[in-house]
Amino acid sequence: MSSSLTTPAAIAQTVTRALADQPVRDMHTHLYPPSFCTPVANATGKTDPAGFMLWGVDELITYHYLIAEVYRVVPATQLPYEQFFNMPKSAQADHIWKHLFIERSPISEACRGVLTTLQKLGLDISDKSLAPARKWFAQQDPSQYVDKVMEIANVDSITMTNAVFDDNERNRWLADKSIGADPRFQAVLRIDPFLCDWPTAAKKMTEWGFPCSQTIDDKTVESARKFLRHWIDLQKAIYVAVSLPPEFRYGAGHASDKVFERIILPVCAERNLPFAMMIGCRRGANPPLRDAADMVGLADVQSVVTLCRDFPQNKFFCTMLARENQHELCVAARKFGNLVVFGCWWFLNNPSLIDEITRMRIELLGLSVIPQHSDARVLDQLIYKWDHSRELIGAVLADKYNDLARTGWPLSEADIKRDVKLLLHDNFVDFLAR
Ligand code: RAT
Ligand code: ZN
Repeated sequence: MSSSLTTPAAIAQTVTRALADQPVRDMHTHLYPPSFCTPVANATGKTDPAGFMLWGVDELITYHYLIAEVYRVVPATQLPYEQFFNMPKSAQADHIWKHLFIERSPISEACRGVLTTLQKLGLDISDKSLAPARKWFAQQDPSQYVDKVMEIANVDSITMTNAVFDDNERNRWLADKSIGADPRFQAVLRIDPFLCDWPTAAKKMTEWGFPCSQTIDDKTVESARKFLRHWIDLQKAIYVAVSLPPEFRYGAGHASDKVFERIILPVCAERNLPFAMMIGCRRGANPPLRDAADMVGLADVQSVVTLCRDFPQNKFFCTMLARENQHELCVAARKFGNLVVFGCWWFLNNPSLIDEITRMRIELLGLSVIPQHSDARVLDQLIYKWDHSRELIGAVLADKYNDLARTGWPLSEADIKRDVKLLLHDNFVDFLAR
């Protein structure tokens, strides 16, 4: 039997080591393997060259979180949004670097993330010049670079977000049947229009050979179910997901109730796939900002409670964007074993909020949560997102283990390793398999 850890220093050291050594299974990202970079013909027959795999210093600096931040200091009256987005990537990065890194200290979490990433890659930016980093990235082979980043971030599997209603993404899956075969990446079928815009979803599915009408009649149910099964199989999706606005309600008689009850949930149950809901994002508050345009709003936890209660055969992942929803969501998870709360999403992915939310979740739910996902859009971001989160999760765990040690409970290194494995890896994998 291994000896008990009793001192705060021994506990902190053991927790830090256990977290560093434990590979993460990252349950939600917007990352893609190199196979998604091949140019494919789009719906109009033109070749669409835009690859989906984003990586390197210019992509890191032009992350949409930083585009929002640079528009705080150089407003659109000085640099119109369209003009910015029409600039070459490197010029966009130069603009952000100048205003957010050189003319003021880069202390926001998104700025700091760029610097942690470059540092952990071993790149020297002490002269604040981007040229050496650009040169270094230009020499990397994309596929080998995926391995390198996964090794540094200690991530053993990357979960993608595969939006089937995005033509560019859909055409890639149709053009290359082996596009999803990279064993480092797993697919997730993302179907926002099913719940946010059924008329468009129905119209598109009809065009694609799955006839659906605007009303949810029996034929439409059959056809939409077929569509879901078809894409789950094609992508080998490990779960099905949506992002929903703050106004989303279940059980209030909206058309989306039927889509849930008759289409999505039966197919998920039949395939034993969890349904993930990310709730609280109001799209397009300032549309010209594109990916950076979205706002946060308070969501309705009761709708999630109703779903978990009325569909005990279904498994649900849920995360919410508003800080004010976090406590109620934790309490909801205490009531339902078929609900797993995950991640500190987007505007919550900041140290003070991760600390607060992780503490509360562990106090209310013990080790039965998935404390974080990266939401990385740029491959290299895995490095900083997981580095920063591991440190924050570690501080919370060390406090909790110290409280435990003070009760006289024997705590071993093996116990800590087991718990950390649950948090970073097995809670996700086991819920998928359950
Ligand atoms: O975090 C993000 O980058 C957002 O833009 C969204 O992609 C969000 O995470 C989502 O999955 O909808
Ligand atoms: Zn996301």
